[in-house]
Amino acid sequence: MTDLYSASASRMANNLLEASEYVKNNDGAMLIFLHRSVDGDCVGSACGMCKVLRDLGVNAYVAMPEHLPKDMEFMGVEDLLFNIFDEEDKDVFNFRSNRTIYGKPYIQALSVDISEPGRMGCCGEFFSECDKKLTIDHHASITMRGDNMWIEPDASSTAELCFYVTEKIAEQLGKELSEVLSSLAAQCFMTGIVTDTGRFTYKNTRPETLDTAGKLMLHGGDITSVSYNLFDRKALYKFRVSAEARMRVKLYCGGKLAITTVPMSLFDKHEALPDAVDDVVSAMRDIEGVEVAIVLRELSTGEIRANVRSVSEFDSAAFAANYGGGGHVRAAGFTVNDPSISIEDLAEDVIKKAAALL
Ligand SMILES: [Mn+2]
Repeated sequence: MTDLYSASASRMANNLLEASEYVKNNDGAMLIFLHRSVDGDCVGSACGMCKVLRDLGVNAYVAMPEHLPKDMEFMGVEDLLFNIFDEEDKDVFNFRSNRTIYGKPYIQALSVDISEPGRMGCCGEFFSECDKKLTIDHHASITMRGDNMWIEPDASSTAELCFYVTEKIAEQLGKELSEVLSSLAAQCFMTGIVTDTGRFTYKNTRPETLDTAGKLMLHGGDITSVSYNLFDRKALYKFRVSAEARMRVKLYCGGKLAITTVPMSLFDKHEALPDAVDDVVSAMRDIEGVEVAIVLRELSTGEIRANVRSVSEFDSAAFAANYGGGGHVRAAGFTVNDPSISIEDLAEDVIKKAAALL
């Protein structure tokens, strides 16, 4: 851990220990918030911190804005979740009407991998309204920073930061790390790190990241199971639709532009969910010579969803903005909601516009 992180991690550990005392002394509950379209890092960070805090006697829950994705069921975190999206549930109903969680008042909030309530889906309003909030995140934020927030845009993952906080919690309590970090928490943090580093291959992987993964491994984190469950294991429909989408790839501009279209009929044929082609666009970017990869897929709503990935020069976000979308320079997307435009028409237009830039 760098010195810079050491001071910030210590401060956040101290904040969390104070928050824990406050929750315990008032016989209340703490909710941990994450972003919508949940991923391995936000779920891993939230559940890992939740388990660490529960083991310290804090009544803590992860506030879920949506169902836990099937891919993540292997984590074994069901007991930690409070499904705020499930308005039919009587405990959620009680929470919404009187802000109690199983009879305990909700008095403390922690957000991980997100600082903006606007990106927390149905949970955002409950984060905003809490007087006592803490945040641990690695996304650059427009929110004002303060002692209650630790945001480190260069960190590989929020889970890596959560691990540092956990180390400091152990230190401040004068305990061994193993007394504070259970194997479940270690596996959760490992899930976050493996997800956000693309199994330790992205540029955000630093020596400290690998060092952290080593420590997590010693405490029960299992890289092989995380890697298999989140990267390799695939539903048959994904395997098949993804293969068909790859077969349909066409190259333009001397091989610099790769595009494929996935009509609804292909999803129907394999009884596939829309996530069936999630892995196709980055695979297309890896084709030798390709600068820009674009996947167009029809959704059951009649909309067409586009994913854009680029290798170097091409600005994916600026390109997506032509169609009202956005994102990052190397990864962006847009959605077209116009019944008069077919997926073939859109492909033709996209090819023309992209070709002009290549
Ligand atoms: Mn993250």
